[in-house]
Amino acid sequence: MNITKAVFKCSSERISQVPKDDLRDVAFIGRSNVGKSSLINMLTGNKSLAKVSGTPGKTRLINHFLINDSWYLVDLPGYGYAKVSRTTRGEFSKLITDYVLKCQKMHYLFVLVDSRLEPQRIDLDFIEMLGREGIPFGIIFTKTDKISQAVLSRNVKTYRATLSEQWEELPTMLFSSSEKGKGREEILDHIAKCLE
Ligand SMILES: Nc1nc2c(ncn2[C@@H]2O[C@H](COP(=O)(O)OP(=O)(O)O)[C@@H](O)[C@H]2O)c(=O)[nH]1
Ligand SMILES: [Mg+2]
Repeated sequence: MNITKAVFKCSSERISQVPKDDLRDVAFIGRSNVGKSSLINMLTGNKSLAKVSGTPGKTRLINHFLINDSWYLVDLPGYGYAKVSRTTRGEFSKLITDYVLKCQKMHYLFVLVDSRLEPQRIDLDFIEMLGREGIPFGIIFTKTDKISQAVLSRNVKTYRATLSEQWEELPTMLFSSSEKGKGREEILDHIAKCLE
């Protein structure tokens, strides 16, 4: 799939405010600063579409971007930024859970994790909730330009082993570098399949 048109549609602070059409959402979530907004800009080829911030915890809203006049890319608020939300184990903001668990538009979710880090408790808790609730999702390992291929392979292996403790079948795993434009085609092809 190619993205030929990407326009900002709206910011919502409650799910009652998301667009009321029947176009489907493909959403991005993950810890603050993991690279959600950068990835959306990389995928759409528009560096200033979603606000990229050096300060974690800035996006507190759900942002909808209309793609090719036919579906939405959605930038969700980050979770787990200590100074903003004191998220305790298994607890996520109402805005996030309302959207992910209840919003009819939500069609597919990408959970972004930092490829440099070992599995983080908050991501594992979130993934566990998705599994329990039967939400379709995939994982994207971000910022792969910051580590070598060898370290990346080792970290992914650790991740697979950790998830395997709970899951029989592992979710789709993709890789990105917004800096280098890596992973664009694979991610867009996966989205196309999900929207088929
Ligand atoms: N080197 C590198 N830096 C990245 C990448 N993606 C995001 N960043 C940086 O990480 C910071 C947070 O990115 P942002 O997209 O705002 O994260 P968000 O909070 O998840 O939306 C910014 O300083 C970005 O420039 C990447 O793929 N490679
Ligand atoms: Mg952001």
